[in-house]
Amino acid sequence: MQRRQFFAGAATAVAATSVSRVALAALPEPATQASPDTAPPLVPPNGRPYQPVVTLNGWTTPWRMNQGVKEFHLVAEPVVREVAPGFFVNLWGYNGQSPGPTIEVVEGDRVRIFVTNRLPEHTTIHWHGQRLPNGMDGVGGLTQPAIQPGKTFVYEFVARRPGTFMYHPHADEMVQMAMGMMGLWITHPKGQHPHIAKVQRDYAFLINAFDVEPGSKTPKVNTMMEHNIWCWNSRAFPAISPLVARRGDRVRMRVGNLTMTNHPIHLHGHEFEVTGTDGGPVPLTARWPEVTTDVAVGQMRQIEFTADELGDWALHCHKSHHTMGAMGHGVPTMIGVDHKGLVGKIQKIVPDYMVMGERGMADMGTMEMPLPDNTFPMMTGTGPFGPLEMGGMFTTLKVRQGLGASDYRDPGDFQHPPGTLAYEWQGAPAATPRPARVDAPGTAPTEPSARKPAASGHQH
Ligand SMILES: [Cu+2]
Repeated sequence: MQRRQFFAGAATAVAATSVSRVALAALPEPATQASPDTAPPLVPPNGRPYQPVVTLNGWTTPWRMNQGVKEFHLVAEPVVREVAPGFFVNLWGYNGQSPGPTIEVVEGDRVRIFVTNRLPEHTTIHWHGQRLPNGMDGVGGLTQPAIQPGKTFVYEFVARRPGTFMYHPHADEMVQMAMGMMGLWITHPKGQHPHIAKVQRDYAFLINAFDVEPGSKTPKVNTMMEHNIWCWNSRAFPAISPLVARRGDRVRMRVGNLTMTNHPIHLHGHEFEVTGTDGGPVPLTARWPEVTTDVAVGQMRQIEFTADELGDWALHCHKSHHTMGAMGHGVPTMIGVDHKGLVGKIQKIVPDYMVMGERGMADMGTMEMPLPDNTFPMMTGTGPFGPLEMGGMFTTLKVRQGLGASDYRDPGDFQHPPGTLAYEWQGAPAATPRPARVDAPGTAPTEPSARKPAASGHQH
């Protein structure tokens, strides 16, 4: 071996083994975020250029360039998240918030992530969907020792393929994900990619769910299915930001699911295509139009559409219980049951007793019941025409003419052009409606038609 080659090789070896130790001596300052508002897109100040995403009620963490390596610092720690206005929940997250910050890099970037544990128990981070050396995969006990409280670990790999990914603990993960530990990872393509279109708006959020008893602040971590706070990025409607688009914009939406059940995500007014999964971009020939896409447990879906219809369009999970706030499910159906004379009798024993659901549950949308402090109401959102009767995995896509390209502010309520709004019929009334309590045809008249025994245990 020539002397020059020897030194070149030695230098490389030194760099590979000692850079992280040198860098550790000067740990990057962790960026933190206290606000649950949607932060504006972070235009990359250095490195390869890309079109940044907008994280709903979240933010993208800045990085430090260190000899061509993008260095990030995540701090796992307890946080207090304002899940809805006035409703605060004790969660665990990263850098001040749950979810943690979005990490955005470019295909081919070398990435070094310092992870400091300020939790009361050990943790790890798994980089969901990434191609990386096995020892960087973040599975406690299998690929690395757990990160003990107070310790900092370093993960380093090349972001090899573009796409939508996430990160979450792979140590005591049932507890740590029930407490809100998760974040998004976006790897942008370098240059033009045959299956990745240019878009004008690029939104991202994670689906998560918590079980917070009315009046309490800390989620129950052992709940498997009976969650009652249904969130996107640890926010519940009406506290989820709207997605804003200028008419004609191509819009991408990246959705990841870290709950215990699937969520059929449904968009009104537009068709979309699933253009990517956590496995990567979907080839053009494998796409078909949808208005609902199911995001199963542990999956990511990337959808795209042209926002060509003006208006305020609902965007929500199609499991109707997931667009509700804290509620019990063991409630008997009272539709069609005659309560006459009943309330007064019960109120002698339970003075606050209210009969609910005789005509359906819609009355709940306006009803103000006394609730324990720090309880998320069951149905809370209000629109220009009244209560929306929603409170969970719901928000709006607001399409407007002539918005500024970088304008992500809520443009307010949609003004419907004359002749485009559903209206009340003013002609002759319909024939007298049948009373609600008359048995439906084909039902034995002696058999009660409405009230049925509650099934044991509701499965979502
Ligand atoms: Cu859902």
